[in-house]
Amino acid sequence: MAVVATKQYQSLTQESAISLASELSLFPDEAKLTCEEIGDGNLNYVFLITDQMNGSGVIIKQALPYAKVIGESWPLTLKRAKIEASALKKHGEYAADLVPKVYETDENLAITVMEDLSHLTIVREGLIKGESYPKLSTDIGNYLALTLYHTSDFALHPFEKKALVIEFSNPELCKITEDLIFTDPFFDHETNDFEPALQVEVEKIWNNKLLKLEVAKLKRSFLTEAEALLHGDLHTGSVFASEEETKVIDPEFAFYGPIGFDIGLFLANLIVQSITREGKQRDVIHGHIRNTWTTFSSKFAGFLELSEFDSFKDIEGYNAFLLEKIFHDSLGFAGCELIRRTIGLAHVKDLDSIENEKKRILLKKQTLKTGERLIVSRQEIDSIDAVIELLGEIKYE
Ligand code: SR1
Ligand code: MG
Repeated sequence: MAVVATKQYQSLTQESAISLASELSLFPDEAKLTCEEIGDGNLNYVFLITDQMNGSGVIIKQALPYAKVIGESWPLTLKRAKIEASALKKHGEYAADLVPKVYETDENLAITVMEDLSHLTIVREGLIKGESYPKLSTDIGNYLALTLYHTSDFALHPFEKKALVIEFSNPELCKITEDLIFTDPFFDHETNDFEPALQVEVEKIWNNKLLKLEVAKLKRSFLTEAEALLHGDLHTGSVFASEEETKVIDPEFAFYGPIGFDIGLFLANLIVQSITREGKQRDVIHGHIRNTWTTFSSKFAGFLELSEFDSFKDIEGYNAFLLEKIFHDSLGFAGCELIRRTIGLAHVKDLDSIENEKKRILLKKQTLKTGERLIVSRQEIDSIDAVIELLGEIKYE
């Protein structure tokens, strides 16, 4: 629904965000509103409006007409705000407790007004500090199974599914992923950003024909396989959590793509954490890696058996084939994410915030090697335990 029908796009300030909240009657008349810009992502403004009378709040998220991380030289469609709000609502139909509630949207202003999640922590930040989220992998495994199954051909009438493919056509944001995850890091491209000490490793990647062949296959899968409505950017910065709750935010990259992409991105960002940790602290993350996959795969397999639209669901071996494909795809996509987060345009704090240069470079080399192994060997890795074993094997001293 349009919030204010006549409003033309203008970027919000803390003051105008408060005025908008009042105009929308989001709070009672006597509310004493304050506003803080809390966005730490690459693309948008995120305003937290709080009523100081009782502490209640809402989030107003606004897309900017360019990528915040780069500036006005990188224009970016405002349509992504509508995609994000629609994806939150669609995924919320199946995983209501695991996504924020959307209160209002406005296409002209490119805003989404949603539930205040400021009592939760961004998982990437929390994991870096060593916080623990006991429910994280069960919740994300469930979120993945629920959203990916229920938006797929297994659960939807073919007409309904294809209408959603059209609704969630998201070419501009997909192009960012095609470039930043699947292309630029594998070539000497100007968007890449890596430390000089990694030059030798990076050139090895650029010259590795076998690796590039496998990345080309994964990119092709991303471009062509409209399996389910993906979140599209499911890294640990897209998840808010506490010990009791998990909420997946920010699906502005949502589109119909290969199921393994969301799983792979999430696993990769856990793998980065594993690489930065030692001993028992690593085991916690390995538990989450194992549990994300086992929760997703057991739940998804259960759904497949009940599929209303898959005539072949009872054919022996077919559901196992599907799960194996998703697993191997996930590992390949995870590998691409590991490499791009180390040498591409968009890095992760988990690695970049390591102050000791020698350690940081060693761990970045380990991340690159892990990414490469996952991509090249993904068809031979036959279980999530084998992934965890691999993480133990690749160690630079
Ligand atoms: C210019 S956008 C860079 C990255 O930020 C987003 O969160 C996506 O991960 C994208 O690749
Ligand atoms: Mg984001």
